[in-house]
This record gives sequence, C-alpha cells and structure tokens, in this order.
Amino acid sequence: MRNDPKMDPVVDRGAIVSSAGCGRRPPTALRGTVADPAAGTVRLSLHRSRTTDQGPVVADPAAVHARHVDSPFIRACRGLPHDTVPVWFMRQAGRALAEYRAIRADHDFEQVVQTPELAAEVTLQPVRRYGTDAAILFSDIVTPVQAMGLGVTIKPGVGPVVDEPIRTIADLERLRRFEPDVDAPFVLDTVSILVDELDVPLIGFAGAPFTVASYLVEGGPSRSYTRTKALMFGDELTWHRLMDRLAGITLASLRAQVERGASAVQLFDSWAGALNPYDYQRFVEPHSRRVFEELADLGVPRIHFGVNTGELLGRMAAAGADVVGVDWRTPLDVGRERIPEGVGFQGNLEPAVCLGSLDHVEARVRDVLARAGGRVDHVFNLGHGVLPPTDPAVLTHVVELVHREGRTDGTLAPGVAPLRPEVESPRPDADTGGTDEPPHGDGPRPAVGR
Ligand code: 1CP
Repeated sequence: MRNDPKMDPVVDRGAIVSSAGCGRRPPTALRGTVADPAAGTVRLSLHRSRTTDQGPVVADPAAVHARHVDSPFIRACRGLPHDTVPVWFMRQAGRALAEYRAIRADHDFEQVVQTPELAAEVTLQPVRRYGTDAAILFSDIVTPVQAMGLGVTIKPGVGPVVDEPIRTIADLERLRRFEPDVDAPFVLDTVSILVDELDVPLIGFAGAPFTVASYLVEGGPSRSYTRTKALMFGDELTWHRLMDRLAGITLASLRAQVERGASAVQLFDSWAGALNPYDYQRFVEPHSRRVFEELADLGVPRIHFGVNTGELLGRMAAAGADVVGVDWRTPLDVGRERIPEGVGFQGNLEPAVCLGSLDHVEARVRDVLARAGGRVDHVFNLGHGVLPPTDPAVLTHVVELVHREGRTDGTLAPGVAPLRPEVESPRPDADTGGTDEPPHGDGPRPAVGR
C-alpha cells in the first residue's frame, strides 16, 4: 500500500462493508459483504493484497488457467458441456454500485485505475454483489493510450477526451510502441491481485482499433464519427497506418493481461456499428483479425463485442473470435443465425429493462434464455453496459434467475419462452416515437468531436 493518506485501506464512507475475497459463493460467505445501503455508515476496507517489494505476488498463469478451465464461463466460451448458464455484465464494475461511488467520492477515475488495490477492489465489488460467473478488469479502453502520454482525460459524465486529436500522418509519430509493463504496470499489478483473489475467471479487455481510433480522431465521444470517416475515406493510407499502430497497442495490452493470468479477453469494438459491412470489412476487419490471430497461441477464449452490429455479426466472427457479443437490438436467435457454428454467442438483455418492474425483467430474461435455445455455447450478458441508475438488487435477481432456469442441454426450463409481439405491445397504436438512449446512460452525447 502506498504512503498516501487517501490510500488508507480502511475508509469510512457510508453504507458499505467490503474487503477481499471473491467468487461465486453466496454473499454471506464472502469476506467482503455489502451492508444495507440504508443502514448508515459502515466501513469500507480495501483488501490487503499479498505483496512483495516488487509489487503484488505474480501468479503462475498456467496455474490460474488450470483453476478456471472447468468453470461454466470458460466451458461455455469453448462450447463444452457444463451445467449452469454463465452470466456476467458489461460495465458491471462501476456506477450502479454505492460502494463504487464511495470510492469515486475520494478518487478520480484515473486514480482508481492507476492504483492496483483500488482497481482490484472495484473489479471485485460486482462479483460479490451479483454472484457473476466472471469478473471484468476495471480499466478503460483508452488506458493504454492515456498511459503513453497522449493527453487523454476521462471527463466525468462525458468519457474520454483527447487534448490534441490524431488526424494526420505526422500525428502518428505520437503513437509509439506500447510497453505494458513500463507504460501501464498498474494494470498488470491489478490483474495479479485479482487472479490471486478471484474464484471466477478474470476477463481482460481492450478497445478494438476502430473504437479507440474514433476517440483519438474525433477528440472525444461522437455520434456521427464524421472526422473518423473523413480520414478513413479521404486518406486510406494514413487510416491503415493508424489502425496498424492501434492494433499493436491493443495486442500488447491483451497479451500482457493474459500473461499475468486473465482467463479470457474481450475486444470492445463498441462503435463499429457506425459502419456498413463493406466498410467494416475493408477498413476495420483486417486490423481486428490481426489482434485475434496474434492472441491465438495464448489459448484463452476471445470475445468480440460491438453495439448496433446486427449486420456485422458474421464479419465479427470471421475476424477470429471464439464468442461474438450480440447487442440488445438484435433478437438473440436472429443474431445466433448470423454467427457460424463453432463460434459461441453472448448477450443480450436490454440494459434499460433492468430499470423496469421485476415481472418484466423476469419475462425478458426468460425471453433471452428461450432465444438462446438452451445452447451450450451461450454466455448470458446484457446487450450493452449496466446503466448507472440500475438497482443492483435487480442484477442479483437476474443472475439467480439465469442460474436457476438456464439450461445448457438444448432444452428449455418450464416457463422459459420467447415473448410474443402482442404481449410486448399491448397498445400497438400508441405513439412509441422514442429516441435512442445514449450509449452509457450518461445523458445526451456531448458535442465533443461531432
Ligand atoms: O465493468 C466493466 O465493464 C469494466 C470497466 C470498464 C470497461 C470495460 C470501463 C470503466 N470502461 C470500459 C470499456 C469502455 N470504455 C468502452 C467499451 C465498453 C462499452 O461499449 O461500454 C468504451 C466505449 C469506453 C469509453 C468510455 N470510458 C466511455 C464512453 C464514452 C462514449 O463514447 O459514450 C466512458 C463514459 C468512459 C469512462 C468510464 N470507463 C469506465 C467507467 C466506469 C467509466 C465512467 C467513469 C465514472 O464516471 O465512474
């Protein structure tokens, strides 16, 4: 633990008791137990990881992989027989949890990511709370480029913003080779703490070249990706050079996480859905394929996820993924048909459903399970990230329901059925004219880079 008063392992911060130790056990059996948020001030004690003078104890990755090889999550990713439908949530670490907000009250986002004890704690919190079958490392897709000194800041309520966007061939000089253990050792130390603590597999992740490029070129979040597309269509050589460098950064980051013990990786190409299949295939796929290909020797499952990618699912599988994430706009059975046999699928409960009534949540969970068809290669997830106002108790309920009613032998449990349109739309003539939600429930996307 560093000599920083803010890093004191015991922090009084309303409503939480938490410490180390985590896995798929009932919450009461965990060392870190979440108290009733209404119950007043209790202690949040960050765990003390096993450390040496050189940092946390580094586990033997082969031993870590052996520990999780028979877990439902890893077996589902490989399409191998197992009993329980595994479930985890994108953006499970974070804003929906009071215990996360308690940490963020004292530390900005970067401080949490760059302090292994804090990043590990925030990664463990949702696993304790929800009983998920996998943990996802707490970091960000821009962490590597930020650590390389590219002038990236995570602005609260906005997302990553870049001081000097990358738009010309000369700008590429700023994108040097990424050395994970030199540039971002804190990420690897976080992985080491986690694989020592977790009873479930840790998912490492990185942003795919296109999605990271969109932030670097636009200068921040965007709706239309105008500048990104202007570069792509206007100067193809610079575009491919940029993508090549970003693929190298992504690859180095993912390899290092696996070599420290991450059991699987997810490549987030969150904004690839801004492209049609032709442009995806020409401008993006070769670079994502390189990432997947050059990870193959590590032997861990590789998941590929994007938003609004109903038309790209086949291509995202062809890029070399073992599992393809289906966002919530595509019915899961339709998405499944677009993904070749031999490649697993992940998804896809609509995140906003978790803001509704429990009856509706249950019906929609059963709808997803029914559309998954009891297949052995299904990983249950949301169709994008957890929205900040989600009641954590709903997510716990979702996990319990999936574990109770999910089947992996090609059959459906009694009562598990797809929703029929007439059930979903009791007033078909009503004015639905809604707007699309912002990507992370952060309110309207800011004007940055549009
Ligand atoms: O639980 C987890 O999923 C682990 C933590 C995690 C991950 C996997 C964070 C923490 N970010 C990410 C990946 C990430 N970051 C993606 C891909 C996933 C997705 O599609 O949701 C993207 C697109 C980003 C970029 C980013 N970082 C945004 C989105 C901005 C936009 O373009 O709309 C935002 C808001 C951030 C900051 C961020 N990263 C993570 C959190 C919890 C936050 C919010 C910070 C906070 O206010 O607490």
